[in-house]
Amino acid sequence: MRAIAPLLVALTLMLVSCTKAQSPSVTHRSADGRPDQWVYRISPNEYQLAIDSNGDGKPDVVRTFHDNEIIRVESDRNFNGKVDLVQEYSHGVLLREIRDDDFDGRPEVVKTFRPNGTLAIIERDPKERGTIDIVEYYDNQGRMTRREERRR
Ligand SMILES: [Ca+2]
Ligand SMILES: [Ca+2]
Repeated sequence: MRAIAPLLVALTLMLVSCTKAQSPSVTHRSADGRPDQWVYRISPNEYQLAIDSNGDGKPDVVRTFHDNEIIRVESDRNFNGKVDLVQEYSHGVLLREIRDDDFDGRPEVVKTFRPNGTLAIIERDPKERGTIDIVEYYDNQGRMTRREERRR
């Protein structure tokens, strides 16, 4: 629970709403000339790349880079303006996914991966209360080895 709290807060943020530091620069345009990619400079060594992948003029994927290494990808997979997937990277490898797979704006699954890419832990919040109720542990072959239910 202590680990997920700030992530849940991050998930409820609107895309790019946290990047008011500077106005973006358009870095790509679609064939008809409309901007579909923007860069927001956050600090001297950190920036965000916002991408409009469905052509509605609004970004739906935001990639955050630190020292030119990707650290975070926020996606709005159903284009409703809410982040429904956050992926965190460490040294270029996917470390954690926070998923809102029913697109109601509240995450219910957090997946943590090993450095070799295999799934290690799934934390579940099936009632979407912002706290983890179930923790599942997986071995290298993808088999669940332990399941813990947490009572409040
Ligand atoms: Ca879009
Ligand atoms: Ca949800």
